[in-house]
Amino acid sequence: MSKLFSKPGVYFIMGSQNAVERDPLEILEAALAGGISCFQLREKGAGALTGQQLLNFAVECQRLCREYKVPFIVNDDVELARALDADGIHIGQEDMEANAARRLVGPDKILGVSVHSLEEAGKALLSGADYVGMGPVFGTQSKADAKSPAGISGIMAVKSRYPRLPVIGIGGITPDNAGQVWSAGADGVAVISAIAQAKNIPLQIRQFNETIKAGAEK
Ligand code: TZP
Ligand code: ICP
Ligand code: MG
Repeated sequence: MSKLFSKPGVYFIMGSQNAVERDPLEILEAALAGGISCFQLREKGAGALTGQQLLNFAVECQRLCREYKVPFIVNDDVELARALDADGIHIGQEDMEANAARRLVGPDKILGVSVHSLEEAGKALLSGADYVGMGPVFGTQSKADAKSPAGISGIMAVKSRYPRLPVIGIGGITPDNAGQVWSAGADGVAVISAIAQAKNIPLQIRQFNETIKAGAEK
């Protein structure tokens, strides 16, 4: 398991489409300065960048992540991840098979897989996933085709069956409910809007980190 991914903590996800009234690179830099432990570039939906524009934006995101020594993960796009030599890739159930992604990126890269059930988590683990993203835990506005909220029970089930598989909760997570997710056994919380839309991003991340620590000792 990658050293880079030993302390998932607050895992920030963003694409340029998640930036409202601010430059996405300004948002990312504030999040990095505020103490996120991982970043995923998820360029998706209406107005998503493509081609050379996507590549340029991704390079800038990666440069910032390197400056702050935070892993840079690419969502879905294995070719982009390989072209940039990104630290890892995150794929969903509708994307390529996890074991195919593992073969393409090699053994040293971080591989994350979105799962919605204990069965999918077991399959992801067998396919070489370093962690699973489980959600939506709560209601979310950030994913057009999100399934209905599953609460924290799925995280508890996965952690009790596979205690060493890192599980990241995702979907509608805020500083107010992150403690519940952590107490359920999650190793981290993945967040889009509560960070991208925060007025004071470093303060918001401090609040996430405080509620996570208050939630449970690990
Ligand atoms: N997968 C499940 S929920 C979600 C994704 C990508 C979106 C999470 O965004 P937010 O704004 O933190 O609810
Ligand atoms: N989990 C994570 C960590 N990232 C995602 N894009 C997702 C679930 C859908
Ligand atoms: Mg996907």
